[in-house]
Amino acid sequence: AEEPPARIALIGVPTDIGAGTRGTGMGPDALRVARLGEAIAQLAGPVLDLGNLAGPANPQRPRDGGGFRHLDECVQWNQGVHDAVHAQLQAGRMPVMLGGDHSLAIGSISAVARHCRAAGKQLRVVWLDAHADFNTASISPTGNIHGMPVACLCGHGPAELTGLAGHVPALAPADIRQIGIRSVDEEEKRMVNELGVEVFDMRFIDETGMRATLQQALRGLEDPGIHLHLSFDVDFLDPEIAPGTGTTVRGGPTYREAQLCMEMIADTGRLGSLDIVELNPALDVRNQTAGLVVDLVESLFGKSTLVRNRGT
Ligand code: 4U7
Ligand code: MN
Ligand code: MN
Ligand code: MN
Repeated sequence: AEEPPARIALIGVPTDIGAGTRGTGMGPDALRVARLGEAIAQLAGPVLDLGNLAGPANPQRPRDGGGFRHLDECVQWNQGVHDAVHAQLQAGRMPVMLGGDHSLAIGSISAVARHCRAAGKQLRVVWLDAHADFNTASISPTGNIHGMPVACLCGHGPAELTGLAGHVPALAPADIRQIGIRSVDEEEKRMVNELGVEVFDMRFIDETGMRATLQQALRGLEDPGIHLHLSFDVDFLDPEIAPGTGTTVRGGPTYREAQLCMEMIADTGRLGSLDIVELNPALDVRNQTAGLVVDLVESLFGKSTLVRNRGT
């Protein structure tokens, strides 16, 4: 029998220009070595691996006068990401970004937003991260653009990044749910609160439990007209289980909490696109963080720990 056409596309984005620590450029291959594509294919059918996008090398420059590190390079990478993601969505495939630092979410999510607008779908973004990634150049302590993607998507940033897909802002704060947050800079907190982003921080998760947190965060996704984009920063996970990332923060979700989170997202049936970002093989131990990510992505694509199906 003939293979059905692939409905999922892997897009490698080997960049670390947005991060403070080098090494995330090796993330896409570490995920392939951990057999990410094969794992998804087992659960969801044929996967097309498009290989890696190309972009400028890391010039390792300090902050510029505008407060950014590597803005021009970041714009170039994100134009490539935007175009690749948009093309895959147009072709009817679910794009899965293998990062790469988190600045790539500017390109991926603005492309998803553009696609949704044209297709009459409503976009919902779930952002799993230790950080809010809501800095602007003027308030960022570092100038690293991986700490700015959410602000850029909400229209706060340089026009080259906020306007990648033509429509500014690409994303309304009301369409974002952030989960696992536990490290936000002082000025950044003001941004998050002023814009009213729904943040399920670790304190909330501790007090409420992961199940009730996810029930709240995923509310409304019963509607089949919704496209869910998941932006999964590996530093969401507790560093005891996920050492392979550059900006670890203690006190993150356990293996089982993270797995429940992925299972509940899978249960919505709305996943339409995915970023896997901030994996840094240079900091990993025998590729264990990549292996962990593959486990979690299996849950996200429907691998279940239930003994008996509950029906729906
Ligand atoms: B990541 C930081 F100052 N807030 O802006 C910054 F603490 O994509 C860290 O979530 C950002 O990993 C982390 O540089 C960005 C810093
Ligand atoms: Mn982070
Ligand atoms: Mn992040
Ligand atoms: Mn990071």
